[in-house]
Amino acid sequence: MSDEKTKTKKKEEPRPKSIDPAALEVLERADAAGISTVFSRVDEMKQCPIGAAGSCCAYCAMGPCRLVGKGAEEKTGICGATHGTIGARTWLRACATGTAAHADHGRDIVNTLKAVSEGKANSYTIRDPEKLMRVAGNMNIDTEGKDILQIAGEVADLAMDNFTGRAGGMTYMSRAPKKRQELWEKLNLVPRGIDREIVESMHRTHVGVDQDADHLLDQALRVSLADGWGGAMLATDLSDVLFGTPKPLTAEANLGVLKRDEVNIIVHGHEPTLSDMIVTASRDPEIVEYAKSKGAKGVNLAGICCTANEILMRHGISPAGNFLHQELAVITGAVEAMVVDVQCVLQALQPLSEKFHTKLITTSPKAKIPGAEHVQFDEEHALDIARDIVRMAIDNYENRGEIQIPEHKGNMVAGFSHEYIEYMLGGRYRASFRPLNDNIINGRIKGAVAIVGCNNPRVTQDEGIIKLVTELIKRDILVVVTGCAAHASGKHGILQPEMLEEAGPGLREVGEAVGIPPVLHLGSCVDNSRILTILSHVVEEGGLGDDISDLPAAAICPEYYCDKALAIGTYAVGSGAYVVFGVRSPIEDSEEMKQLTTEGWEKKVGGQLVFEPDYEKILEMVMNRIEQKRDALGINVEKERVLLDMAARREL
Ligand code: MSK
Repeated sequence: MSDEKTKTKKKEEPRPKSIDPAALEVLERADAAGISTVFSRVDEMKQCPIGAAGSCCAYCAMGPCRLVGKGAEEKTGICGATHGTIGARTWLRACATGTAAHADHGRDIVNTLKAVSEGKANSYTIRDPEKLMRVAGNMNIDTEGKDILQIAGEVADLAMDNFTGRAGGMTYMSRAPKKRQELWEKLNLVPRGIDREIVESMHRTHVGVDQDADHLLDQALRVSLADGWGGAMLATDLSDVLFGTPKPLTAEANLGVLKRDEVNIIVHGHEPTLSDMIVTASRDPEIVEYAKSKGAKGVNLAGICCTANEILMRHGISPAGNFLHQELAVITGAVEAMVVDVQCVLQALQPLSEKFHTKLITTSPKAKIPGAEHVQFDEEHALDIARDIVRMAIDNYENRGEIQIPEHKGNMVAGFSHEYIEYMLGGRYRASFRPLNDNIINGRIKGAVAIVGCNNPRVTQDEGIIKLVTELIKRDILVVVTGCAAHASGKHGILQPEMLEEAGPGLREVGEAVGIPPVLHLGSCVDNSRILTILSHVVEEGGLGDDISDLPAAAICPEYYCDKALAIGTYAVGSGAYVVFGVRSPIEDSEEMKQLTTEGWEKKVGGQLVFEPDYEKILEMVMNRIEQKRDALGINVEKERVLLDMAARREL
């Protein structure tokens, strides 16, 4: 950290906490009642400027070492670790943690598929056998003469080998463009197994092991690739097999989806295994009758974070909001049970729930919260456990006090899988990305941008996400969204075909002809792997270069907050993408790290990860990148605009 920065105490501008009127309404109530929320605690907790800028190493008991003050860039920790080493170690550990989270999610889905194949998890079935056959094909499994359960078992076994490394590498790396695969081979970045890469990352970051920032970052790329093309992709594909491949459906989003006269249950976290069963249980006529016997009109299920996305994409269950909405939902007083699994669950939910009547129920064998009720989930008794949980919520209905549910909610269309996009573009008999490629080549669509990731209370909730999505579509950029960025888009009503009216003329023309909205909801955080699959298909379709790094495309994570986001950003770069993160840079104080993750990665893998808190600048950077890529492809030629007649539209 420079002397300048330590001496000048920056005056913080007051900023709005959210641009979401529902959030602001509940926060007003919370403030009036003196209820602490993540929004109030973030003001009370000043960030440590040393850690925030990546100048602190706390990995051994000789420290923590702080590389600050005069000549900080030249200083080292007690062991001799430089700024670059410290920054790279921290980055690698974050990627390993993020990869572990997505991979463990994937492993649970694999275990469920295996249990189904053995007849041990009878609450589940194979809802998309066609996808199972496609996945088996991807895995080179011979399906001839085998029944569906045998194939499911073999797919599960091979998927599990991806974790252990026994498969001799990662099955899905072969989905990437040929040139990318060759680059990974050449740079020795091919993951050898998901678990192995996580273990090696932890080993390398122990004090006294890997001390070369560039070498540490190679491992960050490798472990993150094991996330995107491994744990996350397996989680997505096998969830589609078990729970159904998403197709477009309509829903609403925001706290306004809670119902005054029904038992409200919120599922929160990331995994679909229990939440899918809760959907079934909540629709069971016997359960609905039970709710009525307790004075409610029925059972209303809603979601928060990515568990919400999983059941939204496959069942049209309306989400109550994104990451920063979890406490706000409780403060409405209308939530009988908050059922949580893993990741992004605030511990503060527990003392908050005690102030209301909400039952906080933890369910994962991996995650408990002191004071919360624990109902342990296991896939062999899934539906029974789900029914018990729903009954607990119903029994709690009579304990409701005063409720205040904001009316705000947005309408949306969600449920776009890569299979559906391909079908939508090309039709059932010639599903293809050709129309998308052609319209990028002819310039009606300038490029594509993924807006992904979280909320972070250090920045105004949803502001960056909404601003960037709306500005990009005006510039003829097709936008895809996942995770909490998708929730933000749903809440603010921008996931609707009507948004074509706000889009640039080219994007609007294509959207109207093909029948797609300009912003596509692709699912949860693990479903960022769908983006990798789409990009690979687009490259394969031809005319836009021969690698992901050639495409006029980018990814933005405007409001990131966690390690998983960094792992996603890093695998996107490793796959050849240009990625911009908002909020702040965790490597601000290391020139070496900044160089390695931008120009360094650009040279090495054709992508980079840049931190930029200013949304206007992000927009400019991303548009510049897209124009550069279009120039490089030679497709940036001004063409005379021709009005389409009916025949031309049909052709399109
Ligand atoms: S839930 S990881 S806050 S997107 Fe996936 Fe949202 Fe980020 Fe959690």
